[in-house]
Amino acid sequence: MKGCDEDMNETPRANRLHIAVFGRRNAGKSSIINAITGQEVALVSEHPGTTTDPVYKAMELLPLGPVVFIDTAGLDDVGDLGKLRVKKTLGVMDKTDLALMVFSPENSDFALEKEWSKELQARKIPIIGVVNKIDIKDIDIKEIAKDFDFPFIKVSAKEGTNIGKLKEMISQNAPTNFELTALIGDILKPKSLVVLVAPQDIQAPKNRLILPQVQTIRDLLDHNCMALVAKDTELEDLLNSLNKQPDLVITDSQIFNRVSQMIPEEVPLTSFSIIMSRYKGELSTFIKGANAIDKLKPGDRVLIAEACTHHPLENDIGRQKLPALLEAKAGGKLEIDIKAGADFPEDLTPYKLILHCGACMLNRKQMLSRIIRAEQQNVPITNYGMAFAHAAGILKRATCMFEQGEGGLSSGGRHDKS
Ligand SMILES: Nc1nc2c(ncn2[C@@H]2O[C@H](COP(=O)(O)OP(=O)(O)OP(=O)(O)O)[C@@H](O)[C@H]2O)c(=O)[nH]1
Ligand SMILES: [Mg+2]
Repeated sequence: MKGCDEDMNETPRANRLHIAVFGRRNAGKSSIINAITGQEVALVSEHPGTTTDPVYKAMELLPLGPVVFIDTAGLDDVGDLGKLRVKKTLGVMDKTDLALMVFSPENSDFALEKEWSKELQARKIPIIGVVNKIDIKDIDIKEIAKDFDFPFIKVSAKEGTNIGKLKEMISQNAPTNFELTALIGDILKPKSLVVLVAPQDIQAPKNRLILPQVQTIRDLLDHNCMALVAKDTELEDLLNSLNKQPDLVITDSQIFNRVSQMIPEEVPLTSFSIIMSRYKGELSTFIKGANAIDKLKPGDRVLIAEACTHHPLENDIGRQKLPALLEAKAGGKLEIDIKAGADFPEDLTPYKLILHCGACMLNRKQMLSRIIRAEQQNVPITNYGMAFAHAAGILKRATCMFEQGEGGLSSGGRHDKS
C-alpha cells in the first residue's frame, strides 16, 4: 500500500486534456506547439535534440477548453543520454490523452513512427498524424497515411499553413469524457459500510439534502456499498450501535475538526467536497493550494470566490467562518475580496490565495478554466472543504485514500494508525 506520506505533486490526468507531441528529432515538434499556441513556448533550433526534457504548456484551446501541451524529445535520440530521454518520452505516453505524431517529409522510411504509434495505440490513445514542413516539400499525405490507421493532416509550422485545421482536428479527436466515472465507489469493496455525516444546519436547504450528499449516496448504492446517514449530533450513537468500524466516514467539511476527533484514527475519513474535487480532477491542485494557507501573512490579499449568488446567512462560510479561520492562521487581518456568481477576476495576481466554493453550480469546464487562470498567474487555489481540512490538520488523512493507486480502500489500503 502506498503510504500517506507520499508526495501528491502529480497533477491528475483528469485535470485537463493532455496533448503530447511525438516524433523524430528535428521533425518540428516544438515548432508545431509554438504555432498552435501562438507563443514561443518551446525552444526551436536546427540542431537535432534541442528538446531534452518534456516541456508542459497549459492553455485554453477553444472550443475544447483547458489543455496541456507536452513537447517531447525526439524518439530517435541516440547515445546514453539520448536513451534516457527516449525513456522519459515514453513515460509521457502514460499521461497522454491525445497524441500528435509528427512526420517530416525529409524522411521516407516511417518504420519508427509505426513502432511508436503502436506504443500509443496499446494505451488506447487517439493519434493525429501531422506531416510538417510542407513548405519545403509538398507531398501527397495519402502516401504516408496509407500505412497508418489514424487521420492525417499536412502543415507548415514555419508558415502557419493548416494550423487552424489542425486545431479543429484536435477538438474532433479529443476524448470527451476524461472525468472519473465514480465519485467514491471505485475505491471501496462491495458491501463496504460507509457513514455519512450531514449536519442539517441553518444553511441546509429546506426538505432536501444537498447535491453532493445525494450523489454520494447514489454512487455508493451503484457500487453495492451500504450507506448510513446521521447528523453530527447523532454520530456517536450511530457508531456505538455498530458491531464493527465503518470502512469509511464522509463528513461535511465544516465540521471536520469535531468529526475527526470522534472517529478512531484507523478509520478512513474524508469529506463531500474532497470527493467532489477528486471527481472533477482538481484534488492535487487544491491540496497544493490548501498548503499555501500556511504562508499567509497579515495584510495579504485573498480572493473568496462563490459560484452562486446565495443570500449570505448568519455565520456564512465564505463571509465569516473562512475569513476568521484564515486570519487566525495568518496571525492578523487579511484583505479579503468576495466575488460571487460569474464575477471571477481576469487579473488574479494581487492575490496570495484563492478560496473557491465547492462549485456545484459550475460545470467542470468552467471550474477548470478558473483553475488554469490561477495556475497561469501562479496564484494558489483551493476550495472551502480543503481549507477546513487543512485547518483541522487532517488534509493528509482526508485525502490519502485516493493516492493508494488502483482499488484504494478496496485493495485493503487503510489509513495506518502508526
Ligand atoms: N521549413 C520549415 N522548417 C521547419 C518547420 N517546422 C520546423 N522547422 C525547422 O526545423 C528545425 C527543427 O525544429 P524544432 O521545432 O526544433 O524540431 P523538434 O522536433 O522540436 O526537434 P528536437 O527538439 O530536436 O527533437 C528548426 O530549424 C525549425 O526552424 C516548417 O514547417 N518548415
Ligand atoms: Mg523540440
